[in-house]
Amino acid sequence: MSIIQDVIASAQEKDIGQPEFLQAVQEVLTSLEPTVQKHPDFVKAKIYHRIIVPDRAILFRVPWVDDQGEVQINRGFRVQFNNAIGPYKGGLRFHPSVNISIIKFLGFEQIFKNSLTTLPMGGAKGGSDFDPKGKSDGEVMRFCQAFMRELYRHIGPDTDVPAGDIGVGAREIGYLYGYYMRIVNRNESVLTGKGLEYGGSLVRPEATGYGAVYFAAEMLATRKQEISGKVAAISGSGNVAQYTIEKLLQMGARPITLSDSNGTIVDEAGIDREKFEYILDLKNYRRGRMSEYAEKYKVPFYANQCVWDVIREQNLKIDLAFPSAHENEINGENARAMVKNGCFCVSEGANMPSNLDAVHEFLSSGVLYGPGKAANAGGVAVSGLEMSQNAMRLSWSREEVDQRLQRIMHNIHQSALEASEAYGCKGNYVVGANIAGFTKVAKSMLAYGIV
Ligand code: NDP
Ligand code: 2IT
Repeated sequence: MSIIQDVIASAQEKDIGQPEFLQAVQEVLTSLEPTVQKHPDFVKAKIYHRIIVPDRAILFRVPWVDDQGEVQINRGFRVQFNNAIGPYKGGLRFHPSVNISIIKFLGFEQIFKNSLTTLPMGGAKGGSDFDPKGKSDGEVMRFCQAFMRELYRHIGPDTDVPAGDIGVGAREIGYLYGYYMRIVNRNESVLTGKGLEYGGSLVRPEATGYGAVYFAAEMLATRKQEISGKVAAISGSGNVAQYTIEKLLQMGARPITLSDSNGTIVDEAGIDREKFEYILDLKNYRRGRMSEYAEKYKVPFYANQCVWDVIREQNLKIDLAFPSAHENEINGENARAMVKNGCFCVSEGANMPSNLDAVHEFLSSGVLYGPGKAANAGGVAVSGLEMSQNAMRLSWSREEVDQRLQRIMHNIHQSALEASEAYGCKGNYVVGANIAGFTKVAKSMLAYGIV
């Protein structure tokens, strides 16, 4: 048995009941196979075995009181996976589906993503099975305070710096940060995604979506193509999807789909600037549903169907895909239909939105396929820039941050492409991103000895 197969088998034996985590381990480790020959020192120090076990995983009780005066209990998580190259860094997700498998897969992916950004950040993820949907502001605030009542003792500006993810946006970060400050009596850079008035960075809200489009543009340029004039499918309608749409519009593409957990809208005329402004208001302030968009603009709404099912069933022609909702939203069948309908470039705004079958389909069909850890790294990269600005006690202009973001996305693309070439599979960004992200972390772990 190869060492890689041995590591995957050990995870399958020990991490039973964690399908998303095992999927991520399989994807990453399989693509690291070519590094084994080149690095007998990694093998000897058991780096491959060590990297799949988190430094620590914290599970805690979050009790809070709802508007009816009833006590509610949620589970809270923070998995601090690896801090070899910098303080733990990664988002918090509030969604009913959150469990240890989801948080471990996200924390594991974050190690390699953060390494690719070239900024000094380790990998972590956290969250809760709390569902912010349908809760009052007061309930969300009380939940965030209860969550921070435990989390605060595990984080710090040089220890672990959380941020947002699904269900955690500007409102939640404000409540979490306010309560942290109250407890520790220090105003310090312990969270990113903060409001501009209290230490946030310009372009952080836009960064993940913009970055996914910059990454797609880099991939297209390798085939002398550009974003302008292309038809794009986007899933989700949250933070990442919204700013993917905005950047696509700025670059002259025609975005035609969006979704939420209730269904998908298809707007063949294109989601234009005015409709984009409507979506921002609908989702971020009124916390409404995409079905309202369908009613307002008289376009089809496919209830309880995801974007990729709709593309398959309606034979929708698309050039570009930006899955920006959640893990495993694209299966093999959908991937085949996307390719058949003309899709030749996939840039993942979400984390692990394509299952292993879909990834195989994209790679074997010659699709330009940018895996999440490379394509959506713009969000955490600008989080890193927020930490730098906080440390220097200054704020950069919008142009300055956006230029740095573009440079980082360009460099991530380059290093993934170069690693794929060096290991004999040029243009395979899965192998390239995993190897480029892993090597830096592995070398650091090696330098530290057995710790
Ligand atoms: P938001 O909470 O802002 O939006 C999430 C969107 O996805 C919503 O439209 C939501 O619909 C939909 N969605 C979430 N879960 C499900 C589900 N189980 N079934 C159907 N629809 C679902 O989150 P973000 O936009 O921040 O995150 C989207 C993805 O991007 C995630 O995979 C996240 O990990 C990833 N990501 C986010 C980054 C960031 O900076 N925010 C950075 C890098 C990656 P509904 O409102 O109905 O729940
Ligand atoms: O998945 C991700 O990279 C994020 N949710 C952003 C993490 C961060 O620390 O900004």
